[in-house]
Amino acid sequence: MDTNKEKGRLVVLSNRVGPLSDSGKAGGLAVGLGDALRRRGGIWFGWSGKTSEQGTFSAFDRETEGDVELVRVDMTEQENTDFYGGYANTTLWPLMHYRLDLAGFERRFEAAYRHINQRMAARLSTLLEEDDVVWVHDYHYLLVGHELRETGFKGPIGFFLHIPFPPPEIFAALPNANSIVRGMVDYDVIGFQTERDCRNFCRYITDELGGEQVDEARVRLGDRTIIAKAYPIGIDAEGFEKLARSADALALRKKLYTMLEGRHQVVGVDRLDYSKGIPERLRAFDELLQTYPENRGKVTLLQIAPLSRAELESYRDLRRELEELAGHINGAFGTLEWTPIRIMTRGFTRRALAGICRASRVGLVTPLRDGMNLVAKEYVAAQDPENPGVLVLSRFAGAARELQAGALMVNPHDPGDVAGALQTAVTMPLAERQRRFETMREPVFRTTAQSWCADFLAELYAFRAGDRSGAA
Ligand code: GDG
Repeated sequence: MDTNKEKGRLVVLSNRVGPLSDSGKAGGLAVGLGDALRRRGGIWFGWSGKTSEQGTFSAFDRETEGDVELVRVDMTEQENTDFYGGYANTTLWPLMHYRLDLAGFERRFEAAYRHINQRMAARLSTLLEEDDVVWVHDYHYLLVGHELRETGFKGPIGFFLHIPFPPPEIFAALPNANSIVRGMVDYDVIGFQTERDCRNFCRYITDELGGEQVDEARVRLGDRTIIAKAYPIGIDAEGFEKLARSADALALRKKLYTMLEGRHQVVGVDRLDYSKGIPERLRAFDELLQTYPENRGKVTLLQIAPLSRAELESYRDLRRELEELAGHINGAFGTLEWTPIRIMTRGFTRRALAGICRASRVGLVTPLRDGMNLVAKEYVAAQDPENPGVLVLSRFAGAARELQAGALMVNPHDPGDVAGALQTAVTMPLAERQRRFETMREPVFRTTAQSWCADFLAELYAFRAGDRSGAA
């Protein structure tokens, strides 16, 4: 990929920084970005995860690995509360996941958001050289491109939104929605997970702001013409498959099989988040046991749900709801030998996750709304091709587009639908499981974290080279 056109350091901004892939802890995104950074040299900049009195004025925490520098700054307690807990996760996260009922709009959140976007851009600008290409990630930093332009930076700036972009009818509920979208148009290339998200964004520009769709990939607002396209993210498929075949993972799988005593395991892996549809999933499992009683004592649901954003009330409420639901279902159906549902809120290593996925007959991925959902792809990558499991997938996950031909597609709001798919999954003959698995394996190994990075960056570097000039 290193053509002349791709000259220039890559500078990445995301909420959290690293780790680079050789640390062994890196997820797909970090593996993809790590590769891209190493190839071009560059900087990965973001929040340190720490709070301090100086906040975004704190000294840089710098770590160097070859030609790549990881640079972090702190936030103050207040910045963290109002920006991260406030605007990012109380205003934008629910809104972008179509959950106006959960979204909180407070002026001080918005002020903190604008302040942090401005501060991060200001700090970042001190690190930039003229030839750099900047790639900003996710909803925390919708306005960093705009703020970077204010500092005088003229190089290409790309942005990738990891979560959905809702229809304009929903996005318009955001106070100052127009000004946010006008700010986003200072990016040169904006990437979305799916065509639908991209269309929603472009419709906001045309229907709400009077802009114009120039062609399939370009949209114009005022004197700015930018590229807006779908770049579905992938995983480090080979890496995850290797983990699932590792000796540790196989040992774990053996242990699980012994514990399961011939029962089927259904697995769910999600940050504990209301967008992931975990209570709905438990209700569907309840329905499976009610409607198809032959599964009692024969099927177990293992839900891994590491705690996330636990400082926010909506997340604490969710945890309570889940624990009550699981307690209720286990109380109603459990026996001395069999616990229908096990929920674990601690995190596992990636190696253990890979082993657990491989040992599970069904991967149950039922978000109510999800940008992509990497777990769906990881479940596929972890399967044993000789005896693969079945993926039950929500039609509202971004991953639905690529995996629908092989997965059992469900509406997560309909417990009867999900229970029916679970029943089909646990009774599915080997030949059909293999056929479905092969259908899903292809896109999972073709569109990876690495190819996603390369495709987005090819567009961004081409933009600078003038191949896709945004000039109107
Ligand atoms: C956002 C968007 C989009 C989970 N539990 C453990 C663990 N995980 C890993 C999974 C997977 C990742 O976390 C979760 O990724 P998802 O894609 O499922 O969801 P979000 O965290 O909401 O991510 C999403 C993604 O960004 C990328 O663009 O797909 O739509 O919401 O890799 O395996 N990892 C470890 N222990 C755990 O217990 N080690």
